[in-house]
Amino acid sequence: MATYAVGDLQGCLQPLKCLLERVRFNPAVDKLWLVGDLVNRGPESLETLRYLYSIRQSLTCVLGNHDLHLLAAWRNVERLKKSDTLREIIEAPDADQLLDWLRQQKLLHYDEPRGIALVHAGIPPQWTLGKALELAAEVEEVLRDDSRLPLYLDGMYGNEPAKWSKRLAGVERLRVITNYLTRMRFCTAEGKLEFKSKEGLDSAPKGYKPWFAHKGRRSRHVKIIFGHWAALQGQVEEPGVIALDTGCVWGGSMTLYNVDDGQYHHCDCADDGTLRPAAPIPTFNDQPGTEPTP
Ligand SMILES: [Mn+2]
Repeated sequence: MATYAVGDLQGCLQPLKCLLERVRFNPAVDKLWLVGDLVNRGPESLETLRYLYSIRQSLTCVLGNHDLHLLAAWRNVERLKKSDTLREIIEAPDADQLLDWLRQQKLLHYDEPRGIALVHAGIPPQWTLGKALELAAEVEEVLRDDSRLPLYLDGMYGNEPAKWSKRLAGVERLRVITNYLTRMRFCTAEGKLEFKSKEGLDSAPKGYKPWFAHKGRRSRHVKIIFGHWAALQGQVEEPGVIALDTGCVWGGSMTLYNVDDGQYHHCDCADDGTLRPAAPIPTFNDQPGTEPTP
């Protein structure tokens, strides 16, 4: 029995299957952890969700910003943007079954025996793990509550307030919690967020650092597995912080991390989010002297 964590899928099912075959994943005995952003931008969002649903007994996943956006579009289709590839899910005959399952998932998961937290974006420096779990639960409760869900989904968009305060209430409070756990990259030591910079560590705005790089970070004694930040390419110097988004949907790779032995596996992704074979497969037209067919 093994436990694996995989980075952002974004609807790229074939690279996920490549990784699972690579480690001979057996859903009857093995466990799969996912850092969220299961869907959107990639080629097979609906099939990805259906596959995950079919192995849901062996899955632990946390929600990313794209997953929350999908839930918002499910409840209010006008939310869909041109670049979204989510309509196929919303219009599928099994949409309700898949999305009712999706909204049962957490924003932050803590595996106590291993001392490992799983989260899409991260835990802000000013929160202990306990505080983060408590606040994540506030959002998780609303996601499962039909009467409160619409207000939350409509109010979750936006970058303000940029900083947590315990005095926040209502939808603003839920928005800040959501932004920390699912959208954060750079922030100040006090947890003030900055959303414009999406590049690597060099792109930190003045006075800001990656959330995990603050010396006094109160969750530093916990191992944290996260995704969301493709520009890091899995390279984080901070001990105990594991970055798994290696930008599959942008032509990078998809990464699997064996939680128990610390080994990494990668499958290469093409620009369209499909699988890129390790070596090109020769075709008839590649033979010298033949003209490529138009
Ligand atoms: Mn994300």
